[in-house]
Amino acid sequence: MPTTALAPYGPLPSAPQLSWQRLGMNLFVHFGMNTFTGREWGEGEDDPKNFNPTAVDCKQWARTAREAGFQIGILTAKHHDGFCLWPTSTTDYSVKSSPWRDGQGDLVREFVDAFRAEGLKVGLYLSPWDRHEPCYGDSPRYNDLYCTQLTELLTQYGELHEVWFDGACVIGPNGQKQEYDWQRYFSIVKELQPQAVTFGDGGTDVRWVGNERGYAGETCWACVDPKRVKFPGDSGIDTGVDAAAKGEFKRLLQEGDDPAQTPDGVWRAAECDVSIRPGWFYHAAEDDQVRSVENLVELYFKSAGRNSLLLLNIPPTPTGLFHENDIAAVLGLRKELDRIFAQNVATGSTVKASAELPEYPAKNLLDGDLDTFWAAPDSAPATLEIELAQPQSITVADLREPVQHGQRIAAWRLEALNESGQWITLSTGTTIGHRRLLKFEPVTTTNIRLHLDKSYAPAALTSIGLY
Ligand code: FUL
Repeated sequence: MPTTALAPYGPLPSAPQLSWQRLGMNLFVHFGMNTFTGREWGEGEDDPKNFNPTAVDCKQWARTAREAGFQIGILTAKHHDGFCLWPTSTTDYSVKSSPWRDGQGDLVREFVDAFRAEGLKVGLYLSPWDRHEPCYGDSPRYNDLYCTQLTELLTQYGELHEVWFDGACVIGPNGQKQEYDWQRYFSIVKELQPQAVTFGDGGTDVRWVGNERGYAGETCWACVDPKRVKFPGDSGIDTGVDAAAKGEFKRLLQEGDDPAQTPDGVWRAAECDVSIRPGWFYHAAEDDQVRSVENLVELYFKSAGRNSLLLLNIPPTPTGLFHENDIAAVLGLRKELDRIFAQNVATGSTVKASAELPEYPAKNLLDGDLDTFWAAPDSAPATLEIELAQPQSITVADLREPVQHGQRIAAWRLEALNESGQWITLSTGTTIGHRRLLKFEPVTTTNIRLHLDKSYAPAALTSIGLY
């Protein structure tokens, strides 16, 4: 293990943020009143009697999640319609007023138990926007009710690793716009579940990536200026009708802020939420519109492979099961990722750096340990060269920065020596971050170079994978 610590650069992730980012692939589960009414945004007036899954089996969801390689499952404990999947004390609009398990059921309980039994982590989504609750819009009263709901979820269901909010905010029945008390919500999470990260559109621990199509920017900094994201949960709604300002805000969420120009930046990596189907909730009419394995692999490369995380939604059917088409798609994704990443051809080869600190030698790049890394002595451009024992055909590269010391690399180029003895460019880009995945035309080669042309502090890299 290295003896000297690499000097940190810019904002740093907290311990929960770092372990969250190492998860890689998260599962979202949208299930609730909408599942039975065929809607996406219920209005909060649907009879609780509608909620009646005949054979709900969270074990099937959890087993699928584990087999597909998800690390955490996040359930919609309450969506915008206000129907609660646990027997909350705050309202009758919940499972206890439904025929399901004679009103004795608790879906949040079944969910967390099933996921933990498969060795997975759990998170919960509690929508601030509530279209059922009569006091929504009476800001202090609703905030109290919301905080009670949050406290129930954070105290009755064991350890959570992500608490998911969204910024949707409207005028309540009293004609007043609800003012969410974000600071209060987030401090309740910090107090009751300190290991959990909070997701909110503008973000606190984790930021929304600015689209629901599942991709981060090719440039993707984990840094954002908290002054630009004006309040936690900010989705840029208050930028008004100004299209340029809205576009700039989306860009900010997708790409983050360059830490060299953001002295007061904070660490908020992006999460890419996207559904496996057109809707977030199950609709039988979409059974043949489940994303293909190829499309899911592409999403994975554009999210987990761009210093972000993939949060993929699978909506259970009204029976209470994942549909076979969705299961086939995510198991197909797993199979394909396992195939692509089966063998790092760089393992066992030699790697040389143009310069290195003795505590952080280049050989650390190939040891498979995320906590050891190579580091340059200064911020000058640096080059890493890998020489393979024999020619190999490669089409994917996997680069990782030790982001526990900050995100610092701002421009890079990947080259290979082809069979005609020429150096060809495989890929070029700006940021790397926790993980950068690159796909390029297959090339047969023995020598690969990574030029780190611009780094805001001595460059450091944890690993280079070639596949
Ligand atoms: C959005 C919601 O409006 C959608 O229904 C869905 O829950 C998505 C994940 O977040 O803000």
